[in-house]
Amino acid sequence: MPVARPETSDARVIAHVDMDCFYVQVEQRKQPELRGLPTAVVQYNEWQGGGLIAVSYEARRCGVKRSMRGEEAKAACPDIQLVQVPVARGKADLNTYRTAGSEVVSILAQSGKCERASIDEVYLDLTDAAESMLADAPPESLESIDEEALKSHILGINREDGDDFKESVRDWICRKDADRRDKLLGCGIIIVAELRKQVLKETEFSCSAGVAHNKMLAKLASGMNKPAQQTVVPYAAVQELLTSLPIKKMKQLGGKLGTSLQTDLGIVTVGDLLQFSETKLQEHYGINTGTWLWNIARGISGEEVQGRLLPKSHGSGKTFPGPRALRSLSNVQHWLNQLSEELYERLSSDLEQNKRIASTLTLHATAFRSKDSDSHKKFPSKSCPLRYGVTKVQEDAFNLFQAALREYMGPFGTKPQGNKKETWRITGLSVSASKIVDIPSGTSSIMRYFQSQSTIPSCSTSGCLQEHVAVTPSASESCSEQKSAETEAAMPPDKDMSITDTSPDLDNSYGNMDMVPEKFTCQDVSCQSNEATEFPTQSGSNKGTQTKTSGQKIKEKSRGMHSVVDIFKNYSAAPRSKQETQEDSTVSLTSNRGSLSSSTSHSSEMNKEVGDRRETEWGYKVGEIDQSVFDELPYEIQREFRSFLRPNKRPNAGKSKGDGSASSGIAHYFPPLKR
Ligand code: TTP
Repeated sequence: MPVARPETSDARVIAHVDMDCFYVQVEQRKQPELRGLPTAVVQYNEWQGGGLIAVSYEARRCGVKRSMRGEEAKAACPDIQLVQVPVARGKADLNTYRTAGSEVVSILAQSGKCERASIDEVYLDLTDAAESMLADAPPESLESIDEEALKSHILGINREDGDDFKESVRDWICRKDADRRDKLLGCGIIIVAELRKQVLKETEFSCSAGVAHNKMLAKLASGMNKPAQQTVVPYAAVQELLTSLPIKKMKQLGGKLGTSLQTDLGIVTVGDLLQFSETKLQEHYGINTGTWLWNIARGISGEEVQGRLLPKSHGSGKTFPGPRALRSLSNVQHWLNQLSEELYERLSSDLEQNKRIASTLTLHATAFRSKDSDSHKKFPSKSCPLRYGVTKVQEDAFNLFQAALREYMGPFGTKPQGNKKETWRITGLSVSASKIVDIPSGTSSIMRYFQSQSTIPSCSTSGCLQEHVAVTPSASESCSEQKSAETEAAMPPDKDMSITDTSPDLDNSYGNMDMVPEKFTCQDVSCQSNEATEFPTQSGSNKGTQTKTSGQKIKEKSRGMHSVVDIFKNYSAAPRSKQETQEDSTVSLTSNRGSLSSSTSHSSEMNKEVGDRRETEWGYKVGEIDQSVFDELPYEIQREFRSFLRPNKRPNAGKSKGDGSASSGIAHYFPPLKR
């Protein structure tokens, strides 16, 4: 039966589903004897028992925290079971978790528009499903309402002393005099409870959920009652929720903008924002950010659930803490080769399974220098067009690293100063692939698609191009002697950005290590300061993708090192929708002041604002990097990015989360098993 769309966005039904202690659950599914026992997953790193990355709720009750190392956790909870993350290529291998996350997504995606927000989080737009239910089988007409739905925490619900919890939930869901928004939420409660049970049944994973009228509120709610519970934010409860919510707990306010609100305007809670007029906020933070702040103070957010089940980017990273810090180019190259290999494996399976191609390769690293006169200097991130072929990714990643290192060390590099030579140490490395596009539909094979491009010289050796983008590293390597042919075949013969480093004498100054090449193709990612500024992107453009840094000249040069996406750039069926592009955030770390928007409603205006400020800057689009990627990046980098990407996982508005003391519904589905 066709259903009329609600007129106001308040009538949307959005859910945020978040898996409980996800990696632990994945490990417990592998080893069921661990279920119900205090358990933690530790990083691949034996120092002090390894760093904890996921902690079960039983362990949390004993005081174990994610910030601890294995030994500390043992001290706090002697019975704790420590499981090491799977390892491949000398580093954590998160494939199992990624695949487990996909299992969940494929179940949830059947219910409505589904957006995979991270390795273990999903947004769902259940508006259509809720409306259908309201029209066809409204809650009050149901013979019974599922127990799981009746365990929902509905914010603002009025209960008399002695009221039965589930009865009051039933009453709320079935109220005949409820307004349409609440009625739709009531349906959402039932749908989400059903979905969570289905996820549990099919994957054995429990999850928690938030149900509200927009993404922002749903996300806030999902962390409020964990594990294995759901929390609902009716329209009437929004203001109360926000009034006491610490400002930094709000999505996208965990970073610089949140700090500025605290220090510059004395704002402590989101509710404090209400004292400021929209104009005042605009005066401080610009028109769009001001409006955005004004809106979020009132629980208004126009952010749509994106229909996106696949990650926006892939990444592979590793940290080298303390004595393990890398200090030679050959060591760095060794690790970049491993990381690139892993990255390429994922790019290959994305290509094979989803027919998607990434176009930008980015290198991030964290470092420090001996005799660091400028201790705050960040190791710059660099990116370049992504070339398919594992050796190419390895080569380009290493080139990017060397470019970044040269910039990091400054014009005098590691030249001896006085008697001592300045040296560097790398404490974290990561490579990521972003700007992922679909191979246009109707293209049965990528090879055929490439061949159909008239601007592309065909490969002289039949099958070479296929191998060039082939799914196995070996296949691409087998083509390596065809390098120039394949490069040209994959790239249109137009221009390319090339940075020439003119730093004097740098090559000779890298200790006794490899020479740093003078020239390579790369683009600078403006990531050199801590000024984490959040912007939506230039709509669909790479406006200003050229940055000059001192001592560097950018020149146009035909070097045949284009990315695959160049081939697609004129293709009208480019898969990234305008809306999606608009909603991305671009980080420009060279800006003076934080500015942010997640709402589509004013993104184009904001784009302009940002564009004006950043005419010649080159930022990379944070929105193109899937948040799950950050789980894999070195912690230093995670910290930097999480502050604005994934600000807070536990926005609990003063309520305690995660102590497991609350009734935990399906969390108790699995009783502890005897070991
Ligand atoms: P989270 O959803 O942040 O946490 P969680 O699922 O472990 O626990 P909660 O029930 O409180 O949501 O992270 C999902 C997984 O991502 C987590 O199980 C392990 C991994 N992860 C890291 O590897 N490093 C990190 O710093 C964080 C925050 C998570």
